[in-house]
Amino acid sequence: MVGHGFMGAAHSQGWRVAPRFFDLPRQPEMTVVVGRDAEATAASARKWGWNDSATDWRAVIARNDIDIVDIVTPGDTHAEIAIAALEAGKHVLCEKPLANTVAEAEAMERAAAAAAERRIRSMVGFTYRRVPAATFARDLVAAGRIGRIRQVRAEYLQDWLMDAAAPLTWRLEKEHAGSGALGDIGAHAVDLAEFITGERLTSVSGVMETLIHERPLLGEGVGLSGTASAERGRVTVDDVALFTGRLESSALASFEATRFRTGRKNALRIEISGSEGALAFDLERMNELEFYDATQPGLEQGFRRILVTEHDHPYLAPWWPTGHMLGYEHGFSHQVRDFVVAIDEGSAPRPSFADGLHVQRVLDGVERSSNAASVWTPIAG
Ligand code: SOE
Repeated sequence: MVGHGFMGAAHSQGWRVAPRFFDLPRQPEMTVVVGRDAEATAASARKWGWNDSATDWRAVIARNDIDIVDIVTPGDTHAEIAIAALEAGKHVLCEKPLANTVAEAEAMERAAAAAAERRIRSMVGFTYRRVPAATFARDLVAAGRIGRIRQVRAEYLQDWLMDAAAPLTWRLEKEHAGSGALGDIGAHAVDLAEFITGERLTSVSGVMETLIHERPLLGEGVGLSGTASAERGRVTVDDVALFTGRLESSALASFEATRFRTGRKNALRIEISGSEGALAFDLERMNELEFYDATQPGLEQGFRRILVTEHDHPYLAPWWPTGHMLGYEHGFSHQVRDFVVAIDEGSAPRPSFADGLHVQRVLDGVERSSNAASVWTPIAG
């Protein structure tokens, strides 16, 4: 695994736990974690149970005892590491968004396609697809239970940047993160909407805004747990991204990605309206799915809440007894399970790098649209 911040912890948990609950066809070994700071990386290795730590990812990729490279670094390093790993014959799991630019994502997709011919697999870490309620929503749509999709509303709402004293982490710097709320959390909303509907966006129109332009530089520590220093630096990404889109079927979708939605901590929400019913999911209530069946007698209609914890629901079979709830980290175990199974059986795991490239094009489209002068129509009076 290359990187060891927030996502490093989440992925480590996935690698550690998945083989204990799922009967995997092969047993992953947590061989080595790589980071720039030798001491901090060694501490991460001890904490999360990696056998070893290292500071040079190129040397690690060259090793014969490495089969899989899991990339959990900031977006500006994804392309270089992923392409080198694929060319070295390693299977690659890469955090989202796939890259910082469309050009990088295209190069990654080309490397993945070439590697696939040598049975080398690659996958993007859009983990929320693997929350059982979200996967079940996809199954219901695919089974036609909500009929023809008419409209989609997807939003990813957080509020951790409301505090003007929150430090300038890499997530707020364009050169490292590519974009702000758009790529960090909007990308999840796009992937989830496309996954559940089974349709891709074909066009978008959007607006992005930065609400706090300067923040204290990062002092001690890394990532979200870092402290603020007395010096200040410029925020170079969006805090809020709003956009509309059209799906392949021509259904309209609206999206909102913000880290300034007061009171919403991690609300990835999606509501899909169809000719025969509707579905609604909210990550803050991740064990539930709301289902409205419009084919029921009129007087009995209404959204019902399905507790998605039955053993027959997606991914639930090996977990706890019915109603005993899963959490944020389980998606990472499901991701490991699916990736290892795909490697073993030689199938193409999703979301693929081609899927990741498509999301990158959507992000780029929103950004270009937001930069275009025509977004706002003045109202006279
Ligand atoms: C990782 O998948 C990620 O998108 C983080 O980068 C976000 O900050 C987090 O809130 C959701 O997960």
